[in-house]
Amino acid sequence: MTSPFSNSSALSRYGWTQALDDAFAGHREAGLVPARILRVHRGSCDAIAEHGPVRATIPASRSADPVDAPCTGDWAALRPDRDPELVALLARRSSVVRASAARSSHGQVLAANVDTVVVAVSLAAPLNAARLERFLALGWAGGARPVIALTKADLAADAAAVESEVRSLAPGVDIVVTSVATGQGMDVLAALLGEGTTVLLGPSGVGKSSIGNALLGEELLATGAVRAQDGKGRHTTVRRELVPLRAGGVLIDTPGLRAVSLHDAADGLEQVFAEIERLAESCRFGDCAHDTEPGCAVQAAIRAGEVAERRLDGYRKLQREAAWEAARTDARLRGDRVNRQKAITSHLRATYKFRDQQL
Ligand SMILES: Nc1nc2c(ncn2[C@@H]2O[C@H](COP(=O)(O)OP(=O)(O)O)[C@@H](O)[C@H]2O)c(=O)[nH]1
Ligand SMILES: [Mg+2]
Ligand SMILES: [Zn+2]
Repeated sequence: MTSPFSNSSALSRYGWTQALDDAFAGHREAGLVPARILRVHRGSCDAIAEHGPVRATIPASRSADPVDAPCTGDWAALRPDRDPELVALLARRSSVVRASAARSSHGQVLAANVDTVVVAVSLAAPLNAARLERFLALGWAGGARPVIALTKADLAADAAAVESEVRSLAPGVDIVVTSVATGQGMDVLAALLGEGTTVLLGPSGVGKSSIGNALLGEELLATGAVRAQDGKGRHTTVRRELVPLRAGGVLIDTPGLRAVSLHDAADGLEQVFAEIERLAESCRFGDCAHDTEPGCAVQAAIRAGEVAERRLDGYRKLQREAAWEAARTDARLRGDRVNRQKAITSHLRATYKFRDQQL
């Protein structure tokens, strides 16, 4: 029996396989069609179905637990009406989940059905070891294989020194030194990624979208300039994007995560000010401060009376707090590393002392 979704189908470019087709059989009998989710909005999602892109409604009953909520990379079963509706999700092969607030059991799924997590680390800034470790943990925990891309080699003072330091932090993980300015390492990275689904992870401004575009061979992902004052990129990617690579495989770009912290205040921000976050996706500029910028969807909604101005004030205030919290968490984790090292050292000392006594 030949399947209507065999390798010749448009969906195979997005990662559809015979195994998925088999898993979908029951849904097909129920008159549903498969689609891969590209991007999630509140109450709906953009997906790619066999016949092309669709916008599907997500029933309100689905979004109770954020881990079960549809996300970029999920395979969905849609009811193919004039207004398609998401009816079910296929079981995830793997996922990249960011922990929410420490006391909450909820996590936020950043991407589903991921084979490789590329953790991007800029060679143009001092290495943040604690942050790298947490990004790697995020990759491993979700069932994906992490790969480290050291970016902006053209701006590095001593790429080899950083590379060996990173190697000591991440034994057994492939490390590629790259530069989109010179093209260094891009062929090696492309070869490492292969046919599966790859997600680009790392803080804002390290060059994730630039790497994505270099792999794609065209400028499909939005990139952003770095602020002169502190070298940090600012909201340079507004939306998560899922795009097929020409050489095979699928690429998911993510907005920069300042830090993957246990107290991730940014998660709270997204939930508490969902309507502002959603509006901000429609601002003309990816780094819109929702102040006096032209084409600001947030200010337009305030003028139209759809959003109260104090909501924007509260959002800004929490954003500042989230930034502070992230900085503090980084400092605390650095402290933890020092304490852990002290504990290991004293344990070793005790062990050797004991041995010396035995000799
Ligand atoms: N010199 C240099 N600049 C880069 C390189 N990769 C990215 N950039 C710049 O760094 C900034 C942030 O890049 P972007 O890809 O948007 O970072 P993202 O926020 O991680 O997606 C942009 O201005 C890029 O042009 C690189 O290899 N060399
Ligand atoms: Mg980006
Ligand atoms: Zn705006």
